[in-house]
Amino acid sequence: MPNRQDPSVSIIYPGKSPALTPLGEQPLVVETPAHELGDETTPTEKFFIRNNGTIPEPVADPLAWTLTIDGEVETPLTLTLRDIQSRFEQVTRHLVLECGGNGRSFYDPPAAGNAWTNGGVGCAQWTGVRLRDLLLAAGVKASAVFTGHYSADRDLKDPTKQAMSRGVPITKALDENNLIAWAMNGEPLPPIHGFPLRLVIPGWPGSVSSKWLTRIWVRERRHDEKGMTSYRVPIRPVVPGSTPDPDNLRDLESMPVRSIITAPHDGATLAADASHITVHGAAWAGDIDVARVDVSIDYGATWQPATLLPQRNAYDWHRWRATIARPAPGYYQIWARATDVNGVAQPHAPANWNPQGYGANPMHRVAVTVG
Ligand SMILES: Nc1nc2c(c(=O)[nH]1)N[C@H]1C(S)=C(S)[C@@H](COP(=O)(O)O)O[C@H]1N2
Ligand SMILES: [Mo]
Repeated sequence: MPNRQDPSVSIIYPGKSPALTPLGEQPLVVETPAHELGDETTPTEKFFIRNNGTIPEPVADPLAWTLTIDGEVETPLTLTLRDIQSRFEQVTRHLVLECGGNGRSFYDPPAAGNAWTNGGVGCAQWTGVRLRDLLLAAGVKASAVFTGHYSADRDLKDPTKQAMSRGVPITKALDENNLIAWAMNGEPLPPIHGFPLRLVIPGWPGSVSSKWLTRIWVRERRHDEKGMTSYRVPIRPVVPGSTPDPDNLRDLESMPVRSIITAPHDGATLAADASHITVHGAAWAGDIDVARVDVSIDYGATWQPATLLPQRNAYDWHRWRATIARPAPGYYQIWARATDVNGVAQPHAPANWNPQGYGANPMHRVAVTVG
């Protein structure tokens, strides 16, 4: 598949919008252009795709799918999806899912991996049960330190191997906002998004939200399967292009603050007779909340605050809008900068370069012509 710089290439995949941008074919990786993320809830047809291996064949009887929870628990459990749906409280939440590599293409020198711009993210409505409730039902032992997630997809080259296997510290696993989900936007999970059962662990790199989930191994130490050597970022910043000392890397955990401009779209021509430009967007900040979003049309020389709309629940994104008096005809760039509740804003340039390109959150910019 030609790369994303080729505008003639569109995604042809069942149930997916041709407006999405393919980044890779084997495995299938697809991002959503920022101007296609204008919905409060991302429709499934526009939701990004990140696979690392095969796409499992949909099972005929999803309610018979089993999930095992074992390891450092009092009572190992193997539950069918039917058991899970009947024994635990069902919850529906709007949760942001974002790939740890979102923004990677902005790094210079280029980092290895899929060249995400700002569209390795979406906010769908997920329905499932709390991961916490299942872990408590199994009885987490005091010795529990980490989870290890296992899935039905396979390595592309070696079908005896997992495509990937990730985990989180037990403290994050026990957060009440994590779901074991079977529905996305009110429908059974599509095959590509993990049918029939997946994790949604919001705020952290999407890779911990394992699709086609079969087992959660509660471990007495950090998980060490394939997938745990990636998603690491420098503790002390390194020279761009260099190879960091392994001791100077830590797991990327909470995702950094980010905003996207969803309208106008990059390259738009705006009517000269309108009195205002209305800018729309979304913002989120990993495990914490967004405090504010500001926009600029003069390369950051001056800023105006955007109106931040409330979240529908924790780990939802905020929609925002800003009204800017229409400037004189000409070429402008609209910049958006979100700031989290700790006062940390998006940087002008992608910070903390790392070879695999995780955590780049520079301000989003769109170019527009007025008149
Ligand atoms: N089993 C399995 N789960 C997985 C993956 C995978 O390749 N296999 N990819 C992960 C990554 S890297 C991301 S960003 C999200 C993407 O979820 P989506 O494809 O539903 O958008 O799924 C995660 N869960
Ligand atoms: Mo990812």
